[in-house]
Amino acid sequence: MKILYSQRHLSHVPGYEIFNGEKDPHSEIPSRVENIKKSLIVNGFKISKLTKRVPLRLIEVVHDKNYIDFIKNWSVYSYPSVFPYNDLNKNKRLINPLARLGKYSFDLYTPMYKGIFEIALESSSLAYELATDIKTNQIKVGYALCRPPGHHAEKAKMGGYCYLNNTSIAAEHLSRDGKVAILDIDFHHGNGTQNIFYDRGDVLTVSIHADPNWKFPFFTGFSDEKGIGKGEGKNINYPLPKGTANDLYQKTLEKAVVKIKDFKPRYLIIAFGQDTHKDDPIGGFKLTTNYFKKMAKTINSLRLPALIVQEGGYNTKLLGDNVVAFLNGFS
Ligand code: Q9C
Ligand code: ZN
Repeated sequence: MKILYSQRHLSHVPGYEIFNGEKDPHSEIPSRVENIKKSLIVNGFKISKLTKRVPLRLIEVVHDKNYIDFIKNWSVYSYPSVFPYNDLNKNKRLINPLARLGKYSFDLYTPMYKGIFEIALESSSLAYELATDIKTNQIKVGYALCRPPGHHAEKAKMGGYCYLNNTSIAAEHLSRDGKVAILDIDFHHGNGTQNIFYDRGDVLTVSIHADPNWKFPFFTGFSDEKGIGKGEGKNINYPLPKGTANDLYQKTLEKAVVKIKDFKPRYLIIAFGQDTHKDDPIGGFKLTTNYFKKMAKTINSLRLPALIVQEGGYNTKLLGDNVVAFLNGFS
């Protein structure tokens, strides 16, 4: 197993998130990835350094060109204040910074500032390099310690602490060689990944997550969102209720694994969040650390070349244990 890390994320320190008009402490902090890295080393995993950079042209296939320019050129530390309220100016190049910020965001949890593009790009590069190693048969399993996370970032919108969709960028890269299945096991619905591949028949997106009637991202993740056009039937959502514990999660995961097997993909990408753990501060499921190992074994019964991409997970003391349990179940 090859594991990739970069220290570039350390300078990404969102000051706060805005909830109900108030400043709340931000959950997406550097110690998340640092804790995971420490645990991996203590448990005998080798960590490799990044050597490749994701090509801009690949990012431009996954994300909207104007959205990329917006992130690249932004200069002051900002949160959105207004959001588009009609479609009349959908295709206009809005010039007011407040309009642009609102157009390209969907929440007030994801600050924009000068330099975030390069940091997000480095996070994507971790997933990209491992996807390349899998394509070229150098490795069978890779784990990208991405930060900032990516699965909430849509073609043209940031949100949920995400800017560039690392998982989707790796999937796009792998999809040129054959069908790709994405299994999203973060606590939250992978709305960005769903949005990016919604009309694609060659990329299956499966997400197991908190019922959107209960938790973020609230507007997507319902089971009737099944894809369109060639993508019809190729998007599968499994919303689960508050308090979901190992048993119900396992039953759902087994169903998801059957769907992936039926799709006959060449590659598997796992959008891996640890916010499903019982002690996660923003989650609400009841999964145990031991169960993370069983989860991995169940997924690995597919015996596919697999890229594991770090997404959410906010109990900084337990993230390392949960990742180690998962990776042990995988190898
Ligand atoms: N104050 C990921 O797990 N809601 N993003 C936060 C708590 C936003 C989660 C509310 C959750 C975003 C990658
Ligand atoms: Zn999450």
